[in-house]
Amino acid sequence: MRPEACNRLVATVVLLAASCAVTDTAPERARAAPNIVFILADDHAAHAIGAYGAKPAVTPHIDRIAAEGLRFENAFCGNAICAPARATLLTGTHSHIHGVIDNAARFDGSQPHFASALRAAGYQTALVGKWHLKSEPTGFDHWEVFPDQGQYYNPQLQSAAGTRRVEGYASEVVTDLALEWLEQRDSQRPFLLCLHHKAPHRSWEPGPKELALFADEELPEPATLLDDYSTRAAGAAAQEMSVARDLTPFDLKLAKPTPTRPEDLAAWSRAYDAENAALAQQPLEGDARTRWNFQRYLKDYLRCVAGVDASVGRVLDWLDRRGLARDTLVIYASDQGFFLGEHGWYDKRWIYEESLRFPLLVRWPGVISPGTTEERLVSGIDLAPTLCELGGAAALPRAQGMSLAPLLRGDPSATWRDAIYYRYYEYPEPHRVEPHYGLRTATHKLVHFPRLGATELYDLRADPRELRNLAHDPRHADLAARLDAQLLRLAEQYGDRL
Ligand code: SGN
Ligand code: CA
Repeated sequence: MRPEACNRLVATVVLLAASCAVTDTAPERARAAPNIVFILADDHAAHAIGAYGAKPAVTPHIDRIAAEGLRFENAFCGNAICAPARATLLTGTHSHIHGVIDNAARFDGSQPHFASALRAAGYQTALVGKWHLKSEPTGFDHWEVFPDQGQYYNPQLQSAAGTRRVEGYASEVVTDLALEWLEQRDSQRPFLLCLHHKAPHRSWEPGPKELALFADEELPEPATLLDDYSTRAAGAAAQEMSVARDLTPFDLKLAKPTPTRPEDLAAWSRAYDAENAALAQQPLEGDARTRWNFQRYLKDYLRCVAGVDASVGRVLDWLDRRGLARDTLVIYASDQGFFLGEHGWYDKRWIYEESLRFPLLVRWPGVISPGTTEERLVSGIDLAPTLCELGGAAALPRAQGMSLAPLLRGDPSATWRDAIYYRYYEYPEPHRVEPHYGLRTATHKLVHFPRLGATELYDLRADPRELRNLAHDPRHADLAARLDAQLLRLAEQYGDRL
């Protein structure tokens, strides 16, 4: 038997064992199920990961998950900001169902989600790091989270026991806490560990170990850094997320830094002082200043990514050392993507590719063939049904996603979706991004901006950077009408009123 065929057979047996043992008690049933490590970064764009083609790449450990597992090429969020996207990953439902339509809303933790389902199925469950859903976490035996967005240096952490401050850098602190929890767990039962980083979220404050990266390098600029938005609906020019205009002195490390320990402050001085002094002596304007901002922004962003990657390396090492790599499903993802200067932007929110796509890498030795890629259209709503199925937990009654189990097994025949649904609500603060909704198929994207009465249509094959809006081109009128009808069907299928 060829190795992939053999792997698939093993996978089928494992999955059947997980889902068919209906007469077992919950803890016994869970024993047949894998441990799950779910590493979630905050705002980590797929195009900032070596395995997705990033250059320069600072992600050898994240790339290892891809090399030993599966890379989803087309994983898309349904609402590209933090709290809604996280509630979607947790519950398997779109924003209008879980209720967190924007970052101001509070998550109702009594609704069904994968952590509480896995816990009920016998898993021991833990969450450390960013949560950002306002209510206290539910479904976790152990949780310790950053209040709200959290801090990079000496972060506060909140748990059922209260709030404490832990000295150190956030990405290292959450890793320490995660490994501490793993060490003290009951080794007789499977575990779910949600390790959720703050990095590389704004204001992109690198850790002391990564500050020196890229010191004397120029990073490549995206082709659309100086985009003038001439072919788009009016919303694109009205946003406040531009690298040229909207980064603060604090974002740009031109204002007082946040670290407090003398050794950290010294590392910050070494990283920024000389360049800051040169800028003060010879101020830059126009495109030259945009380019300076871009270099400072992207270097800091990637330095934060490198810190997350080091954490991933520590977790993978720990699994190796404990002999648990084979029994553990490792997932690396981000809540949404991010603009790395494309269209002149930082931040996310838009349905455009850079923020819509999120990285999704899954390793499960013996089940997933190493180095696999998957092109089918995956949505954030799919994660929760997947984890419930693989963990032998009861299906979530409200979930709207599809289990990725057949895709992990490499089943080419599984019936799959042909479009993903998207809706963004938060307006006007903090970035004046127009509310919009739309769909993305394998080849096209249709977007409506209801407040503006505007529509955009992109052909992603001919125009992958989404620079030519075809919505008003009569040659594409039939296509636009077909996509519109498909969008309405999707809204209906998901129970959303547009
Ligand atoms: C903060 C950031 C924004 C960011 C939101 C949401 N501003 O408000 O740039 O879009 O969080 O981010 S900051 O000056 O406070 O950094 S999210 O990941 O939580 O959705
Ligand atoms: Ca986020």
